[in-house]
Amino acid sequence: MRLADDDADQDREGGLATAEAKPKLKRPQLYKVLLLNDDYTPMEFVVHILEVFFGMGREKATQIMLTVHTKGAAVVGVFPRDIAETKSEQVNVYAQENQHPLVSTVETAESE
Ligand code: TYC
Repeated sequence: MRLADDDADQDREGGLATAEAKPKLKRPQLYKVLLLNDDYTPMEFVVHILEVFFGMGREKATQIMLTVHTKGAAVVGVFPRDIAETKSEQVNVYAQENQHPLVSTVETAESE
């Protein structure tokens, strides 16, 4: 057996061409977590959400909160699906627990 010659496989398998193994690690499809504006949730609460659930510092959290406030929505993070959905749900549950109408949603993001 010619161990060093992979092309010889074809000859020993009755002419059946064996396919190259696909790379095992595919990059996961990414999803955007968005925060939506509303008229009632206190700005300080939104900043707190961005600090706690998205690991932002106070300055970045304040800047993103103001973007949502002025533009209506903003992407606050991009993650694999399970993580994006979990974070969005955590935000919505936490906002409800605190009687604020704040809503977060998930959208697919383009992967490269
Ligand atoms: N618009 C809110 C206010 O004026 C603040 C706010 C910002 C609410 C971002 C939600 O996702 C939000 N108090």
